[in-house]
Amino acid sequence: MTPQNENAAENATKKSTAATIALAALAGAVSGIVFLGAAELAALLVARDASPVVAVGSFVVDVVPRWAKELAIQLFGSNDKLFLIATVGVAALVAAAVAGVLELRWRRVGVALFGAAGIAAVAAAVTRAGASPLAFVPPAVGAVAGAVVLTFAVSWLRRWRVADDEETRGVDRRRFLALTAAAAVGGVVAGVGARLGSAATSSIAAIRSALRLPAPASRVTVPAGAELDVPGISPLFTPNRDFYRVDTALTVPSVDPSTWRLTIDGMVEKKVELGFQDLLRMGLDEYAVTLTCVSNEVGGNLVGTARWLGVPVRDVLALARPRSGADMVLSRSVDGFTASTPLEALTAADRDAILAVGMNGEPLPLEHGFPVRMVVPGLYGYVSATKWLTELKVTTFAADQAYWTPRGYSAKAPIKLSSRIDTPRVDKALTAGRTKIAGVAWAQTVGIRRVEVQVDGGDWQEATLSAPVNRDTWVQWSLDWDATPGTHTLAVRATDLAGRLQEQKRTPIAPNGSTGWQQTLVRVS
Ligand SMILES: Nc1nc2c(c(=O)[nH]1)N[C@H]1C(S)=C(S)[C@@H](COP(=O)(O)O)O[C@H]1N2
Ligand SMILES: [Mo]
Repeated sequence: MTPQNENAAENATKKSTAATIALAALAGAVSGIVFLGAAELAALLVARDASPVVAVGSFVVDVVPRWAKELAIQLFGSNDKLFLIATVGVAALVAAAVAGVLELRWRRVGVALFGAAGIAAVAAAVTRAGASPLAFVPPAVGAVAGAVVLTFAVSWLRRWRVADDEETRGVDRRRFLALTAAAAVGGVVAGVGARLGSAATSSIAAIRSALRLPAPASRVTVPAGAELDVPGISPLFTPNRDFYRVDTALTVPSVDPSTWRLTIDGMVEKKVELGFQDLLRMGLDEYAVTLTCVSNEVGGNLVGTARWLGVPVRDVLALARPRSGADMVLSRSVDGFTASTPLEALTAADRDAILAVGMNGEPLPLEHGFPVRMVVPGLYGYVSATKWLTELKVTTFAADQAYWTPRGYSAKAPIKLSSRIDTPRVDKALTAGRTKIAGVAWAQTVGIRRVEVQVDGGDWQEATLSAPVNRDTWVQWSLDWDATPGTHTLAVRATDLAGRLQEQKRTPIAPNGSTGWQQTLVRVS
């Protein structure tokens, strides 16, 4: 090469440094797509529960501080899981792009980063509750595939950008571009295809639709006047599709009723194992219960009522005969979630704690715990309503802790008496004239005596109540109101059948549920 040529090549390299780095980042990101796509494909084939994004996301769910979780729920509501998955995916691609740039600068360093990411993803996948023995395969396959693409892409990129002779440069440029394009397309197709394939062939949804539950021995009797005819009020029974969903599961666990097993162990005379048919044979009854989440803010919608079909927990525990000294049952889900419920709340004859298999006339929806979950009237969901149930461990509060206890929530958490205004709403302007202020109020296990409404700080006026179905379900309430033009403040408060007035003081959801009277603004024109 003549000195002149050499100079020209050097200039070209310098000029294109920024572009070269950008191409290395692109190669890294594409290798990251290959990592994730290959892992999804391997997951579809050998271990469906071991997708790295889901495994890492689940790990994040378990370790993030309480405030971050609360913020995510506040900002994204039920889309919080989607947001988390997207965040993990984007973070993975950014990290992969950085690995591409490092690989360009120092050969093997980017590849080593892919290896480290693979090891971390394997660790996250194999340590998940209920992980299959092959859970290490998808992240390992992904890491290898990504590292191979990264190695070739960056070495071709390097030769393309710095080779002396035009011909080598041309060959390596074509190789680099062909590889990155093919890898990007292949990775996306494999990943998206595997996800869609996995959803389409998930047999549990089909098993659930084919399942016919035995008819209940008794049904919920709904008294006349249980449902008020007011537009905008919450229906007495919340349709399954509208029922709030709260859990830590990034993907809905797949539990086949034909292989489902419930173990009752711990402080019992006899360890017992039940299958799904064993449970059904114990006899099903229908129970109306209002479920409430501890994360429900005053006026919030993490509360719903269903007709649950199930078997009393006390009958199931009786098979194993709990020993004296036990005061808690730690219920466990297939996904590792646990809840601590006072033994007394599960065995008391006057409380309908059940193992539920049906919800509003159909088998439990997959996301509400199919095939079996707990429902305990009067206790917040996180201490009682374990979905995808697999174990009841009879134990003590001194010996065992549930999932949320070390994360800032009380070990015991009775639902607090509360009331909510459903209509009118702050975001919907009213026209002046006669209208109704209406909503719901709940005091599970006790029942509601009175609901009062206040307009613009005036006298508290007693609302009309719907006929209660039982003490465990909410009641609807309504009050006629002559709405005059302007802005008005509405407030609501309830009194339970024990004579207790709803707590006025505002407290946050942690550690054991919000309190306060809901106040809302309405505009009337
Ligand atoms: N396996 C499992 N069960 C769970 C949870 C969970 O995170 N995992 N969350 C609990 C909480 S906090 C609530 S409020 C209820 C909500 O039940 P739903 O989603 O059917 O409304 O489920 C409970 N059961
Ligand atoms: Mo909850």
